[in-house]
Amino acid sequence: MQAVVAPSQAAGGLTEFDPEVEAIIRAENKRQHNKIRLIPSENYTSQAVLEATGSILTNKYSEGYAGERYYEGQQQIDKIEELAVKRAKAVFGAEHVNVQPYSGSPANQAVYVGLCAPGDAVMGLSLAHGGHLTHGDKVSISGMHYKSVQYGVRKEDGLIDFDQVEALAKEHQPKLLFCGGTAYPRVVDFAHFAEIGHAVGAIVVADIAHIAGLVAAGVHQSPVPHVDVVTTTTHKSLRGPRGGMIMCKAQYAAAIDKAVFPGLQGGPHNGTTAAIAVTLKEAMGVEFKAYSQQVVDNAKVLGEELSARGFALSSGGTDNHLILIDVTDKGVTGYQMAKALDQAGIVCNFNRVPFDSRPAKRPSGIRIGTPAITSRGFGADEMKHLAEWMDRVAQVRADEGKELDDRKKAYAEIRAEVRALCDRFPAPGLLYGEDGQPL
Ligand code: DSN
Repeated sequence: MQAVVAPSQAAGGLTEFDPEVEAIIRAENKRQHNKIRLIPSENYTSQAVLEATGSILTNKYSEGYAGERYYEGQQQIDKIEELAVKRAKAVFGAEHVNVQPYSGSPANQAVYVGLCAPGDAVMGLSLAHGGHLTHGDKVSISGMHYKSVQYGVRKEDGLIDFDQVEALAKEHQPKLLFCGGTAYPRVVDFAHFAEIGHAVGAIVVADIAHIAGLVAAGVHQSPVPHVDVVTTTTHKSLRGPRGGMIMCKAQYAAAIDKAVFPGLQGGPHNGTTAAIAVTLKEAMGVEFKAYSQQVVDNAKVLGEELSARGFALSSGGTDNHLILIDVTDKGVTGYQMAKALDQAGIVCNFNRVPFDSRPAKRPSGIRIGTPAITSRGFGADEMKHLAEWMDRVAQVRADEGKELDDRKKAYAEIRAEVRALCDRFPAPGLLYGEDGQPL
């Protein structure tokens, strides 16, 4: 039998053909190992998911749906898409599933295209209060082509203002009512949204991109029994490939499918579809449930540790995987804090907080989350170290009397401590040498 060689070393593989690209991927492999990754929408996918994503399924075109394609040769592609759909139905209990959206924004766009007409009123949580661009923000097509009505959170406690949601819904009679978001640290009460939306005849849409893994594992309530349509990405807490899904009641199935293809997209990315199927198999396991519970537990401990060190948490804490922090009281802006943390080996994103007086590119807050660090095995002890390092970084950055070189030295000291911790926690899917170091 012929010897098997790693594809990257095979004739014409990446190592041989394009060392420049390979070197960049290797450097990213090291970065993902060496740093503590706190961006709440990121994760480490498994080796199995990576293999399916990078498989030869990418070679096939398959516009249409299983059994009704516009190209021949779909014997295997139909099977893979049907498997992904079957598993998604089992995991989420959905009546109908479309696994073809390229990601979360195209999934949401398909909902608009399929279920309402340009000019219709649509409602969503404003981006500035934790929503998403595609929930009606004015710079997105969802805010340009539709009459967008935005609701927010209450100033006093940072929770969704359901009185405002109800008043706006009665006033504007939206065709679509979106709930869910990207920077909302609390439980989303899907039943309450459904009650308000259905009372005014709206189609209620839950975007669970951030919390899909928690929903799959049953550690966050599911929107499926309450709302009409559920959209999600597959790569955040769900820990799959970069992709999207739409789940809906049977009555909306035809309109949603037509909006995805041929309305918005051409051929589905079949490697991604296969990887979604693998992800959903993983999500059915006991390990995934334990991971999801740990994601929430870690966020809670981290939030408490940060609060104890004087960090101001939006809504006072977290129920899910993410924490939104106004760092103004620590004497820094969110932008300064995010840049300083990165130098110390801790990666997050700067973010507006509700009622922020600062602009989006230089906001008051940072957003952090626990899916990626939980996937590599961090627990409560590591959350305590993390909070301490974040506090030290804030103090260094806020000390205006400190010379730049002294700051850099202080960040480098923390970065070395971070690195030592990371070395104890190899991450799924990354490449390691025999010495245990990232390649
Ligand atoms: N970019 C995603 C996030 O970071 O939350 C939302 O699309």
